[in-house]
Amino acid sequence: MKDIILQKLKENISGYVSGEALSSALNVSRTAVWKYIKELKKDGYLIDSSTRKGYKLDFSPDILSAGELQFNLETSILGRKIFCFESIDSTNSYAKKIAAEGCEDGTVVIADVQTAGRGRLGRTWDSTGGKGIWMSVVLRPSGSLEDVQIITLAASVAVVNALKGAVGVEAGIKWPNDIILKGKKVCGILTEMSSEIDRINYLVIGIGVNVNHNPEDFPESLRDSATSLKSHSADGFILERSQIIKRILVELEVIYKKVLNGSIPEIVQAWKRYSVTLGREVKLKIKDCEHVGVAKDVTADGKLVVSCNDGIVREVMSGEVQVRGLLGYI
Ligand code: BT5
Repeated sequence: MKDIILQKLKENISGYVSGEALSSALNVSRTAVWKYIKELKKDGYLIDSSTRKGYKLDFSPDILSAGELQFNLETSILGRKIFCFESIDSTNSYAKKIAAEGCEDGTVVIADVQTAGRGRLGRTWDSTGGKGIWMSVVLRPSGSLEDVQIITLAASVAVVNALKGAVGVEAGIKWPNDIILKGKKVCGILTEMSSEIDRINYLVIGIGVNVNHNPEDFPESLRDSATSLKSHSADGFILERSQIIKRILVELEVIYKKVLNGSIPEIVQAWKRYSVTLGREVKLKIKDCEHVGVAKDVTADGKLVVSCNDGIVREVMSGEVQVRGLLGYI
């Protein structure tokens, strides 16, 4: 109910909405409307109340709520259902749970804090409270298992596009889908899935973006390798996370539809354009073996092609290897 009142206030951002209009639209008493307005004020919204004119929204804080995120959200699949938590262990774990229970395609899970944020291959993801975007999207693509690798690359392309659109930063992609700004990691993506032999049950795309962090907000071990959007924004002001999330959902949906339509070459081309890995020397770790070589290309089905120093050209998938640039972090 609070979310609907917020939406109504936002729809009339330049004027007042009368208590009567709200109570009849929502079919609750005016006292109930007043109670929800008080709750919104407690959340940090500045709402002017006038006995004659009603309510007017003057300021929205950087709060992540379904009402905030669904307002003017220009998607048709992603974000029809959004779960927001103040704190959760991992949005990916929760998304997997509700996906297994049958939640709809495009369901989104977002948390202000993750107490056990996860990276790939058992690594951890630092999820400082209130500063970042920690979100997961459940997808149910109808295609084959081969699409998974492309969707993983596609997700990083979508995030780069979204960061450009929302904040104006030009980020790069380190194989397979770390988003890099000036040589430091600003976003990581964790794709998890459940499948049958030839069919995807669901995919969960977990996206972690460092948004309003100052360098000291990162643990010491990450200060040389991690960065935030705020550190690269022109004026250094706090960025509104909900606007960035909406943009990520829009861009992710655009690219998800491309995968569903089979426009794969376009996605691979975009990935290559943003890549900071291609043309660089990389180290592959395949099980216990290490191979050094140069990243040359990405195949049509999304594998990285590495020309190794032992003369063998290897094609690798994101889940099979770790790629570390030999010159610095990327
Ligand atoms: C990733 O793994 O980069 C995937 C991270 C995905 C996080 C999202 S948040 C929402 C969703 N819910 C989850 O539980 N996870 C997803 P990987 O490539 O394995 O990188 C992990 C490594 O990045 C760590 O070992 C650290 O070195 C580094 N790292 C950890 N936290 C970081 C941060 N906040 N910013 C930059 N680097 C970080």
